[in-house]
Amino acid sequence: MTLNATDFPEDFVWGVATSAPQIEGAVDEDGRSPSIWDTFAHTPGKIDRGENADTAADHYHRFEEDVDLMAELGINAYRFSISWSRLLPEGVGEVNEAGADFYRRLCSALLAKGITPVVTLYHWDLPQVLHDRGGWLNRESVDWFVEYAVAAKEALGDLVRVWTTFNEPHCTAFLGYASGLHAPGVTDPGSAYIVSHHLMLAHHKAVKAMRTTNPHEDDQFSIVLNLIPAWAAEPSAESKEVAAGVDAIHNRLYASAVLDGRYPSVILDYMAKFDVVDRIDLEELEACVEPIDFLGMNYYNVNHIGHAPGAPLLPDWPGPENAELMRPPGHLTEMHWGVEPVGLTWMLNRVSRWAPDLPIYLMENGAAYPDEPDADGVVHDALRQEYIEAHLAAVRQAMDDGADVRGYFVWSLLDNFEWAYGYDKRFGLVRVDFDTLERTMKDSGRWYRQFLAS
Ligand code: IFM
Repeated sequence: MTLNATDFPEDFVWGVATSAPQIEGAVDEDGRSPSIWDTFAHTPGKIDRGENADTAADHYHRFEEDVDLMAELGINAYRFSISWSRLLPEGVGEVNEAGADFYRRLCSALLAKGITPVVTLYHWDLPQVLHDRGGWLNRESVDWFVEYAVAAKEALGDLVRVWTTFNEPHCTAFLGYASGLHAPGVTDPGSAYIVSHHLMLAHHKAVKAMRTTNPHEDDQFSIVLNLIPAWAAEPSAESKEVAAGVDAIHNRLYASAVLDGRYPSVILDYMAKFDVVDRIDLEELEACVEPIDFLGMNYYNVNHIGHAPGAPLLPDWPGPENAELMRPPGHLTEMHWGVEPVGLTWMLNRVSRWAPDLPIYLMENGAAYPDEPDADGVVHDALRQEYIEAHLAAVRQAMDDGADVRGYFVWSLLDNFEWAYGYDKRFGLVRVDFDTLERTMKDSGRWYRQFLAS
């Protein structure tokens, strides 16, 4: 059965998502200071082909054209992130008016087209100056983040109603500090647990502080978690146990800290295993819990976890012993991820069991495929369209099961800088030619427009 936008509630939010470090470029313009991703990308060997995000999709200079593309798609919301080091080049202290002005112009352009701005405060780009002071491992990072959140609310509070603190804290903590695949490239599992804890404290305290800054009765606050099922690759007890360990690190750690201010007991075991318990103040977390207005969730795939005696610790999920990440069934996207929409229905239903009264917004969903333009410059990306359609059907299924899903955002509007993979993993509904920076709507973008117009 073909799905239409009319199969969803009339007030359903339809959007696309991006992030500052992946599209803005202009890394040293108008007072912006370097972020940890600028440093990381310029460190030899960290990014495929030695690429960097200095120009990215040049959105900083082309945002008006990009807002026009959004209007052409017919979306009613746009999720983007603020570059902390553009707003506060020293990390704390004085606001860079040119930086604030950029985001004010962006929000005004969106509102003029009837598109609601949805802000992410932190999409992995800590100002380098703060990293030099210890970064997320320093307990003061919690206070730095609160100061930044308040500055953002003061600068944009009249234009923005929907605020999220962190995008995918698991990536900041575990890809940044355990596997080291992401900036700042640290490889110490214990540090990843400490960073997670500081992110969770910073989330709660920032929401509390923003609620009373420039307050508006329609303000909504949340966080965006990448909730990726970790399923046992075999039905054995051993496989189930290691999969539960990965699930605890990837999903339950953050969901439980956000919703209840507590960590699952297996996470406390892992903290003890890496000898960081004395750096984690559990009571402080429990005492500072601030309720959220909805839960933001990203979904791409399922992780299949097998039991493999003697396997080294999984770099992104250091905790369970003898665990192995298995190949998913079926075809893989360019990220080597499987395509399993059933996992999305499963996770949405699980989240609504965890927090029955909390609306859910799917803040990212999409796929990288090796798009090539034909002789006329047209990209026929049928696989991306199929991926999105299948996942929309999975959302619809979860809603039929009772999940309170209120919105869906495609990742991504534009092809962009896909972190350590550089530019060859393309997620956009719109193709970006990274030589000319020209934008071209792909078939999937045209399909999304038609779907929304239906
Ligand atoms: O590009 C990323 C994004 O920054 C965070 N979520 C996953 C996307 C695809 O890998």
